[in-house]
Amino acid sequence: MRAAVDRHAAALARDGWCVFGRAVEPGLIAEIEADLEPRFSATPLCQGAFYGERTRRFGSLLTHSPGIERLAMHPRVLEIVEQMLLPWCERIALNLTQAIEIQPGALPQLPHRDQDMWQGPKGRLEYLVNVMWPLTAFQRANGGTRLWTGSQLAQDIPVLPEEESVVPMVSPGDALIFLGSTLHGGGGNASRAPRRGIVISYCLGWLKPFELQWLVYPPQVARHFAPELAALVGYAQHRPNLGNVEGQCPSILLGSHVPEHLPAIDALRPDQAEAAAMFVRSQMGEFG
Ligand SMILES: O=C(O)CCC(=O)C(=O)O
Ligand SMILES: [Fe+2]
Repeated sequence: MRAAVDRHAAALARDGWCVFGRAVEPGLIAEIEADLEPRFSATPLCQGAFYGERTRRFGSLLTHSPGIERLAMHPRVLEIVEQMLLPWCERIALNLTQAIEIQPGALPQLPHRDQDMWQGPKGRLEYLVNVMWPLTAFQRANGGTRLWTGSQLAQDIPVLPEEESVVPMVSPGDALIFLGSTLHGGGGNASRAPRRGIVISYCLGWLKPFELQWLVYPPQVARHFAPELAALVGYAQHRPNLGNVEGQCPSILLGSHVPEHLPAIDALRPDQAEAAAMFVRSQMGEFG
């Protein structure tokens, strides 16, 4: 298992994408699709040139199918994602969960890098890892995700020729993993059936997520999540002290009773706690 995780992480770093075949049983994906079916039919078409006029999208998937937690918290997938992101943060966070349907007749989506929604420097750090869980078998003809291999290493090249794109053949149960720095886009659908997939993406724990996780999973929803899932959606501080409520871990909101008055409590990394304690000791010498 360790070796497989390392192999996938190495391919992801080298190519900008990799396929984790049979990461879950296809039956789980079929159950999820059945749970999501009513939302697919009720969701209006997207508007705008980026999302694409013949596509449908909806988010907050953790509240629409119990199986989504199994995808979001897939232990091997999380290990691969953490290998990419933990060099740049203390903990990773859920960036979005989104179901995407590309209907027959849809045009190819603008090639883009998802990390461009954040305005920091590019090329030195990785901001995001996407995991696409196909609900339909992906092919070029039906709108499978197009990717440009190695484009994560060329941030100064905004767009690459269409003929150089690849469309990994993934089926329900597989996970297509790609970096926020990798040029990609949904495909055009020249087939007669919709192409459906679920994107679960993870970002550095100190970034503003694409989908506002605290709003789509407010405390009355998140209190029913496993503690690790609640932490992933943002009910955890990012040391030092980022993302708190009254100076405490936001998970205090998940308890049955939240005291009116709370002391702010430092949440520091061990090195920061040590440096702060040393400083306090030196001051006590001066003032004592
Ligand atoms: O649907 C797809 O294959 C990819 C969609 C995408 O990249 C996006 O909407 O950012
Ligand atoms: Fe994208």
